[in-house]
Amino acid sequence: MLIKRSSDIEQLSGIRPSEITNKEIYQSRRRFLRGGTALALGSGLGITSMLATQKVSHAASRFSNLIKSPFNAGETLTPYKDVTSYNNYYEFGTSKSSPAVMAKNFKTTPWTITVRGEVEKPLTLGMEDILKHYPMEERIYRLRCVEAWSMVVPWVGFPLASLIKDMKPTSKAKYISFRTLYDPKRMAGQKPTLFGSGLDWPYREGLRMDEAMNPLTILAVGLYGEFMPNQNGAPIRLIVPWKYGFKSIKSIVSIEFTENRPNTTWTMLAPKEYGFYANVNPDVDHPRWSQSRERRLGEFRKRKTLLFNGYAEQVAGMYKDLDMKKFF
Ligand SMILES: Nc1nc2c(c(=O)[nH]1)N[C@H]1C(S)=C(S)[C@@H](COP(=O)(O)O)O[C@H]1N2
Ligand SMILES: [Mo]
Repeated sequence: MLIKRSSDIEQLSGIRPSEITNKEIYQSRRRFLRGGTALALGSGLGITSMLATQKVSHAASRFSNLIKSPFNAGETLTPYKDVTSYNNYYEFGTSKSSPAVMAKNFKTTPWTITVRGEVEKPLTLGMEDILKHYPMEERIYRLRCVEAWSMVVPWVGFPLASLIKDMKPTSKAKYISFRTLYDPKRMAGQKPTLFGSGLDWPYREGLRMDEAMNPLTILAVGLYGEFMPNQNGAPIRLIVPWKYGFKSIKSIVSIEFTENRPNTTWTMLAPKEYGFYANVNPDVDHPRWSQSRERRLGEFRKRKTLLFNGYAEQVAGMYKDLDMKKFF
């Protein structure tokens, strides 16, 4: 599965393929749109690191040849059962147990991601291509929800920085923003009245470019060695481990590079409670509860919340000039 009808190109670029005068660009894009091979993608986009090392077995729904990454929290993993049955995914209901049930039959093939905004060439990526082209790593990260619970998850994914480099953002690109699928027929929680979450759909998130390029930031396509379960954001989601969980947007269909800071779902809903940065910070409380401690799923005693969720060494430098109390 790759891409797509010419209407997609029209939608993305605002121009019809036939209107593109530069023949070379047109043809290389056509190759990419048609071909779906590593070569076509590489030649169309100037991607060099295209060795398809990842074998994907759909039958088994498991990844093989996963690169063991040095990014390892070195902590007891939260059991698979908890990771996949205690979820926040408001498109499938507002209770923790609801997404596992409500997203059970959510179909994630075919799946594409449109890339637009401040990039050299807007395009549409097929999920199959992403899986083939980017070597997948296992990353064991802590995930700290703004609601003061946390877990440790072995994600499968690849650095967002790799994809950004391949998309060639222009010098105007200062931020990157993401959108979840909007399809109320398939995501019952998006219907205005059913669950009444009050969120403005589609779910939107964004990062500053340096945050997006940080080696810790990944696009995740699985967990525990398996393809991403629907309730955890299949087929592809963001993971930003030093920020509150709501930044880690699920089921991404759109990536946009922008000059200005994008609107984000929780900040739009309650700007005094959920900031754009949302860096995990035990010293900045939520207006309605403390952020100094957290409940690790499966544990009884609360544990201390760490600045930047314990990733200060890798990320603190990005915020040395930022007033973290003001820009929470
Ligand atoms: N599209 C979308 N993404 C989302 C959410 C959501 O409701 N919709 N919830 C966020 C929140 S608050 C958290 S804590 C994490 C939870 O991820 P998990 O269910 O895989 O643990 O997903 C984040 N991503
Ligand atoms: Mo969360």
